[in-house]
Amino acid sequence: MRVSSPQAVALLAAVAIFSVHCGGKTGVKQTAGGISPARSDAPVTAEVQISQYKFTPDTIRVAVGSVIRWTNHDNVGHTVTFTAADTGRRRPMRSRAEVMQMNRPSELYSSRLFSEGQTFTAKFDQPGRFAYICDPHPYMKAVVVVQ
Ligand SMILES: [Cu+2]
Repeated sequence: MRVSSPQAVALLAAVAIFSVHCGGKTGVKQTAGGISPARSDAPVTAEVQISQYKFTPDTIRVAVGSVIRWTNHDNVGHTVTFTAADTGRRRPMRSRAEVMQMNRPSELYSSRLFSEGQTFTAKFDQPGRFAYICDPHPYMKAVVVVQ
């Protein structure tokens, strides 16, 4: 395509700038959905136990700004994986193999696979209902309600 008129050049430049701007915007994801990884020394305000393939409590209600810690008591690995329905964001389901290879939490929506005695901690900065599952055992379902 040959672009010769000044108007066409200006239009193409505007489209290019708009595209870059939008790309940058979607790249920002520290607190999207209101869930962020918590520092290891953050004060924990609520706890969920994972035992016998269940999250207990399966519904936990916390105030905005709370830090929740999950502890795995099973001798198999589990994850805390937030589902798209409640975070408002589509996230392709990871295969078990991919979860096994993860060695750090994804930034927002899933812990790594963590084993007996290990924990996962996350901070909730926006009100909402955040459903989650365990990725390798998706019948393990629970929800965080942030008020
Ligand atoms: Cu599990």
